[in-house]
Amino acid sequence: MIVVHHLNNSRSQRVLVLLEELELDYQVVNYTRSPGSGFAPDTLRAIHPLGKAPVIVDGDLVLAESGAIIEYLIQRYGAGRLVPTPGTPEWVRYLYWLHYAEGSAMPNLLLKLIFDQLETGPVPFYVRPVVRGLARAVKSALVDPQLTRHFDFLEAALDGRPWFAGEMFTAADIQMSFPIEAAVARAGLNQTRPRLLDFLARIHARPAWTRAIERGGPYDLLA
Ligand SMILES: N[C@@H](CCC(=O)N[C@@H](CS)C(=O)NCC(=O)O)C(=O)O
Repeated sequence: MIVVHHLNNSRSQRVLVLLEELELDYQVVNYTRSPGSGFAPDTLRAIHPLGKAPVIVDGDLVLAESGAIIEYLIQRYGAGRLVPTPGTPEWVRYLYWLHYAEGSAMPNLLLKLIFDQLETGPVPFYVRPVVRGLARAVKSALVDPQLTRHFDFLEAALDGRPWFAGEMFTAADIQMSFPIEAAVARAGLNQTRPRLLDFLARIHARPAWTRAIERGGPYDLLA
């Protein structure tokens, strides 16, 4: 039995969605973020030293890192589902987006989160003007232009194709759902990128998405 160590409102939602899409049996162990910091509870470190979600346990295997988990589940249990035929252009796009989500999109979104918090969060009064000025400068010179470039790139990637790999819904779409949701929630992605919002609406409408929420508990990244 596959066990998913799942943190509320987190990347591990995607693993539940994938397991539901593949109609596999699994168990969920729920963890709740600390109300103040948003960090995972220390008990997750007993499962994996980094203490980040998702982690799966499958027999003797303990595996973290959402992209690795998705590749593992697809190769071990997918029976060819949710992945294009290897060697095709669709498969190359599938690989690209599967890795882009955590490799390129999320670091920029994390920078946005950190510098937004520096700009508006609690800072000792004697360093406040310097810290806030620095945060604003880094955002306008580096973070915001990068995000705009990525959003344009993503919007263009869905020009003429419904899903990131092409006509077929794949596990790369599941992996891409989280950075696009995070971009809407925290980085100002909006109706100016209608294909990305439509992508989210279509993936949220899939029965597997609903079942994943039923199994994992409330998921309200966009709230
Ligand atoms: N690249 C990793 C990132 C894992 C990660 O940062 N997970 C977040 C959830 S969105 C987490 O566990 N945060 C809680 C914490 O840092 O304590 C992956 O894709 O699995």
